[in-house]
Amino acid sequence: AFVPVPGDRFSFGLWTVGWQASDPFGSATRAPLDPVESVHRLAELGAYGVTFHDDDLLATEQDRDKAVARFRTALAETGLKVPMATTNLFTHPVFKDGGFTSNDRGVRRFALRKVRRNLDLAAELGAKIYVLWGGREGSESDAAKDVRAALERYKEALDILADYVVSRGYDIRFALEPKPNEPRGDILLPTIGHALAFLSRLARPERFGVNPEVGHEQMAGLNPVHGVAQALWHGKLFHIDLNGQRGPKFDQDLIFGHGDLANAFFLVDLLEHGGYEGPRHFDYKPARTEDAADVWASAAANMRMYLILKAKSQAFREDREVAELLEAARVPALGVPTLDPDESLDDLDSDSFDAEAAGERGYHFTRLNQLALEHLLGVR
Ligand code: 3MF
Ligand code: MG
Ligand code: MG
Ligand code: MG
Repeated sequence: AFVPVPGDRFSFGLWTVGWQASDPFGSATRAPLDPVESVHRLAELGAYGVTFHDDDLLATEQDRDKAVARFRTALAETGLKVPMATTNLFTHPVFKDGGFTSNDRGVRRFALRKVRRNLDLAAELGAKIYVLWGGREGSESDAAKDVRAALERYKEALDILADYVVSRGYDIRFALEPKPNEPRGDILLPTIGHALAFLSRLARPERFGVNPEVGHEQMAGLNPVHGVAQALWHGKLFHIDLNGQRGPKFDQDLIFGHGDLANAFFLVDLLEHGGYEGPRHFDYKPARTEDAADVWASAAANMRMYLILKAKSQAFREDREVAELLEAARVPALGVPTLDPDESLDDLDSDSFDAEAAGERGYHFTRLNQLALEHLLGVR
C-alpha cells in the first residue's frame, strides 16, 4: 500500500531534489545533481512528472543545447512528463531588484527575453502550465518601490507573455505563485487573494490562474485550505506546490505533511474531492542535514505521505458516524441557497425563525474535528 504510480500524477521540481543546501549561513552540503539522474530516480520512485527552471537544466552541463538534449533523452527513456516549467528570475545578481518590476528598464527587458526563451522550450516539451513566482519582485524599503507602478509593469509583462503564447499557438496557461516575503522583505502578490485580484485586471485573465504553495500561505499566517478552496471556487487553481511549514517563519520547504499535519490532511481531502485535476507537485527541500541517498528517501516520503492522507480522507468520508456528525453540524445544509428561487428579500418578513432557540443550539464541530483527527491518527 501507499506505493506511488504515474496515475497518481506526482511531480517534482528539479530544484527540489537537486537543492545543494546552501543557506544564508552555510555553504552547500551536497554535490550538484545531474538532472538526468533526477529524472531516472524520480521515475523509479513512481513519479509522473518533473518540472524545471531554465537554469536548473544547467546544473552539471553548462552547454544549454547539450543539457536540453540529455534531458529529453532521459524523459524518453523513463516516460516522465513535463507538466510545468518556470523561469529563474531571482538567482543572478541582475535580478536583485526583481525581473518584471525592477526599477531598471533594461533588466525588465532582459527578464522578458529570458522567459520567452524558456517558454519556447516548455511548449516543445509539452508543458501546459508555466509558473511565475516573482521572488524578487518587491522591496525592503517603501521609499524604494512605487508599488502602483510596479503592478503596472507586472501587468505589462504578463500581458506581453500571454499575447506571445497566443500568437505562437501554445497550449500553455500561466500560474502566479504568491509568497509574502523571502528573499525580499516584502514580495508583490503576497497571498492567493492578492494574486486572484491582480489577475482579474490582466488583458487575458482566462490565461492566468494561481500556483499556491502550502508553506507560503502559512508563512503569512494564513490557512492554505481556505486559500486553495477560494482558488478552486474562482476556477483558478491551475497548479499547486505541496510542502510543509511550521508556522510563520523562514520558508522551510519541509516534506509534505511534515509541517502542519492536520492542515495537510484537510488539504488532501479538498484536492481529492474539490475538483482539482492537475499534478500533485512537490516543492520541498531535502533538509540540509541529509546526504545524497537521503534525498531520495525524502522524495519518496512526500508521495507516501500524500497517499496515506488520501486513504485517511477516504476512510473519514466513508465513516457512518462522520456522515451523521456532518449532518448534525449542518455542513451539507450550507449547500442549499438561502432564498428559494421565487423568493425576494421582502418575503423574509413573514419568517417565523426563532433566533433565541437557534442561538442556543450547538453545531457539534468539536466531535466532528475529533473524529477527523482520530482517523488521521489511525485509531479508527
Ligand atoms: C520559492 C518557490 C519557488 C517557486 C518556483 C516556481 C524556487 O519559495 O517556491 O521555487 O516554486 O520558482 O515554480
Ligand atoms: Mg516554500
Ligand atoms: Mg517555495
Ligand atoms: Mg513554490
